[in-house]
Amino acid sequence: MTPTLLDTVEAVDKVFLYIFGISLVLFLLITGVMVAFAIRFHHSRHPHPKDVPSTCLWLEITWTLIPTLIVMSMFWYGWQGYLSLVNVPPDAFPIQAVARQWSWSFVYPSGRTSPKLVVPAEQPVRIDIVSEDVLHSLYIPAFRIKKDAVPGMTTHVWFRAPQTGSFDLFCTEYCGLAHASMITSVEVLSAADFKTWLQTPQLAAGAGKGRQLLEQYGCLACHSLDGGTRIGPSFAKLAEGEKRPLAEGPDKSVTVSRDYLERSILDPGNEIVQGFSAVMPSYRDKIGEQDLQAIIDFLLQPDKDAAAGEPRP
Ligand SMILES: [Cu+2]
Repeated sequence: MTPTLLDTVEAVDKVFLYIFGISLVLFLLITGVMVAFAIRFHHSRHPHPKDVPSTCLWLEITWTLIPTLIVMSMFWYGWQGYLSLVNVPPDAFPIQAVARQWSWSFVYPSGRTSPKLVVPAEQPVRIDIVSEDVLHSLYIPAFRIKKDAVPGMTTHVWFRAPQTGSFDLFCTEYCGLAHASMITSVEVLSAADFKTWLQTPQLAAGAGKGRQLLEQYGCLACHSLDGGTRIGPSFAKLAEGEKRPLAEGPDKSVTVSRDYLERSILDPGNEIVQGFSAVMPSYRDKIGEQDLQAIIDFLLQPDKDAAAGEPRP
């Protein structure tokens, strides 16, 4: 049977309102009858229980049949909604979502990557979700979609944004240190703006490979380039020879050097900068020597703030 595809919002809201409506009616009915019976059969009115028939066939059939029909109708609505969520419209625009400790990257068919999920309005988009390390969960409340990112497999969701705007995107796998910080947004652009965005070069000319790698490895979700505070210390004004105070104590500090930056990427659990916690995972098995050196080159570049710019849009 070919399901009638509803938009995800419509599919989920219909089921929610149906089940909520039935629950509300049952709650009022059961509470009402309970209160009425408590008054009607209060022991002051009926001090001695009377004999009642032990079975009543029509009553038993009624209270079995009606709840069965209600539950089956909930299942039917739920199943219809589920089909709408899992069957992706054939014209959906494909985007890959990559989850890692502790950021999201979105990869477009052209190769362009973005820390925000940029989508066109009115067109269905299909998000194929993968994880580079542990379980994560992609959640976009505005479009009623939520799906786990499972290491070793690809899961998917789809949605259609009816109009332009900005909406929250969360990770809802709350069993680790910083899943709750994996917050970014869905930026819905008009079809024309989206086309332009896809074709715009990702980075300012001259920003270089290191800058691109920071985005690719998701570093910028936790470390800003403009001096702003995120989960980790900012990369702004990071220069060789600069002293950084450590969390161990007021008199402890470390001198910024290539070696220090390498240690901080490969063994981030040590030498924690004052004011921050040891939540960064090690990149020892995730990053190659060339990429590591290119990132360090960029981080120690004196004019990186001007060359870099924050991720667009
Ligand atoms: Cu997560």
